[in-house]
Amino acid sequence: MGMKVYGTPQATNVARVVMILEEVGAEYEVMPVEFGTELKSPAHLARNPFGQIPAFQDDDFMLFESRAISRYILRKYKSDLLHEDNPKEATLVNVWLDVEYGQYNPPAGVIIYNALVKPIIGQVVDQQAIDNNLEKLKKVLEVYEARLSQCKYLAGDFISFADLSHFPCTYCIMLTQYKSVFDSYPHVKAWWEAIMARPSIKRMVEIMSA
Ligand code: GS8
Repeated sequence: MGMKVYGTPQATNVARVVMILEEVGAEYEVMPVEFGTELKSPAHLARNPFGQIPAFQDDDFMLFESRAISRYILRKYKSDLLHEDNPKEATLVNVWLDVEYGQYNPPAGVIIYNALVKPIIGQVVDQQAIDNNLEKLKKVLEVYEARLSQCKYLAGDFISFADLSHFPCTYCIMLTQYKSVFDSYPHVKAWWEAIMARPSIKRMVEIMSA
């Protein structure tokens, strides 16, 4: 039995896992889970006790949390995207993954939910929330701009999972009118272009737009 990812690849946290499966060239199956009742059903809660996507299965090994799942896949396939043979580099990868999770993802998530998801599901867009979170995101991007003027990628002069983990949310913001927020940060834009040039990321763009 191969690896299974539960959820739709259009959802950012599911996209992170699918991106890493594409990155390592693994065989995998996407198992759609409907938002609403199926997400909170006993069968899905057994896979992810928070009733969220993604969930993941590799034979009898079940996981949730997209970044932990991704790290498992990278370790299983002995990818060098975690730099685990070098304690300092591996720790810098973790620093910037924590930054992505704790600083970048929260404002990006609010912008994406309001600007991209709510119009699709017919909910009222909260413009104040978008504006407040654009300001928060700019503060984060100022730190990224300073960092990326010192090294090509976040953890150093090597691409890592910390960079790629930014793909799902950044790609979704780039689909909105707020993509211009990146225009003031030339090093961040160059970094984003380097991420977008990666073959696995090109495949992800196709998967997410299918
Ligand atoms: C977050 C999962 C999550 O929020 C992870 O896997 O990284 N920290 C977790 N999943 C969303 C969809 S993707 O944005 C989700 O399942 N939302 C539905 C809900 O919370 O009911």
